[in-house]
Amino acid sequence: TEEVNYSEQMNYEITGIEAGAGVVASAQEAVETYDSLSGWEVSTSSSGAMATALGEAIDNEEPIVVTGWTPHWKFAEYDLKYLEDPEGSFGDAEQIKTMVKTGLQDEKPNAYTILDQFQWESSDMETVMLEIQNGAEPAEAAKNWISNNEDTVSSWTEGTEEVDGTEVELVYVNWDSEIASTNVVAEVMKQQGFDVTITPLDNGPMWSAVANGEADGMVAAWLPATHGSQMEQYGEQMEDLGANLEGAKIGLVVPEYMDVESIEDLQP
Ligand code: PBE
Repeated sequence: TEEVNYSEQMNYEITGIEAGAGVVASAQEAVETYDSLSGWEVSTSSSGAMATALGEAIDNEEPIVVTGWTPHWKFAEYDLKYLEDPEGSFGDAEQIKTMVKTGLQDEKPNAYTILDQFQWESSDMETVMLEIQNGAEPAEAAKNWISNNEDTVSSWTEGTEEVDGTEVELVYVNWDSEIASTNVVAEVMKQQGFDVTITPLDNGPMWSAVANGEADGMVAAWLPATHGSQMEQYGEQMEDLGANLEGAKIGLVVPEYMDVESIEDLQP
């Protein structure tokens, strides 16, 4: 039988996302670790460019390897699979955690409590992401999810009082998952009377903004592996409010039609 050399067709390139993303760092580590990836490179651009490249490859039934993560709308849109990672370059199950600046509890107790109580499921986040992917404005998709999930939302605001225009700044990165979560939390806080600003940054600056108190918090800390190095650098200068979502995952993702199951099946 004739073996397809996918690697050549893909130019020995893993299609990455933003240079500061944890999944890109893990992919670079995989390139160092796996013999099968010797001579490969991880290209960096943006999450949007990665999604476009993935869609185009699938339209043409061409091979592609992307840095992927769950929750993400791409799994609802396309037939995809994670490549097995026997060396563990991409870690295991991840949590998404909420981090706030030191002192927020005293300064803005109602904001602190909402951020502390914010917690949802992958399927919730996917609902919001998919609506945005299908053309809704992020704030619109967030409002729709909120009005369909009043019980969940009231468990986040339980024990808090409405405020009159208290300013809150949340930071995030323009990853589809974080656009969804940050907009939902922001809308919930707005409905409680907060004056909320959400500011997209790169990954490192997002962490440092919370560490130095320029921002009140973020709901976008992927741990323990994805943002392990940021946690090590900044974790002690902020307060960890625990997981807002369980069962997240990162890895190398390919279309189902590709005849590879493991990173080890790629070719140097
Ligand atoms: N992600 C989405 C991020 C965390 C959230 C997997 C693209 C990252 O790799 O840093």
